Amino acid sequence: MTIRQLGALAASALLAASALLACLLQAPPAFAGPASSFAQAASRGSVVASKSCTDRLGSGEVVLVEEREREYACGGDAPCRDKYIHAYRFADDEQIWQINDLVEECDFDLTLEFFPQALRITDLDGDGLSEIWVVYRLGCFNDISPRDMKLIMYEGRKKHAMRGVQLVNLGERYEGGEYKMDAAFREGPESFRRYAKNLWAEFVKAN
Ligand SMILES: [Ca+2]
Repeated sequence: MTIRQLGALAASALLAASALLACLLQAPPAFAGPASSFAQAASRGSVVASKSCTDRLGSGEVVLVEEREREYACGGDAPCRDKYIHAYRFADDEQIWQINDLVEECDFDLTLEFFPQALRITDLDGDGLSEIWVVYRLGCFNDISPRDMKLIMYEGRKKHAMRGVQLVNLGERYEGGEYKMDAAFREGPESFRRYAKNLWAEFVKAN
């Protein structure tokens, strides 16, 4: 399934959820509210981390969800595996943003996992819009090659991304650790870049 298909799936799920919510709003209000959004997100897999967030967009949950790996025969000696992960922010019943990533058709060691401890919520520039930080790693290798690592931060609806690779200790030398910040980070406040570099450093070591 491509990201576009995933997006379409998520959109149709949201439409269904909106319709359900519309029905629920005509019913006693006890069944409406943020929990329905959270439950919908959580039902896609395992919730590996969640936090409450309140800012000028509203109140709700940030939730990180990992789907179960899917294994299937794909013609070679080893089976292939797919995995998908998602992160969501809800505020006052609205989904503010969504992060999707995937590793597909992997017939080596599949890595795709959030760092639950890296889920942070800040307001470094004090503008009443939270910055929400998410870090995860991914790859499909049969050796200890550095896995890709991504740090995504949303302030309000604006995405900031830092992409690179983990740092691997090979004994006599290190491999990896490089990263690149996107334009949103480069053009944003220095306090965002500083926080991003510190958070990156906390999780970059693979071993
Ligand atoms: Ca802010």
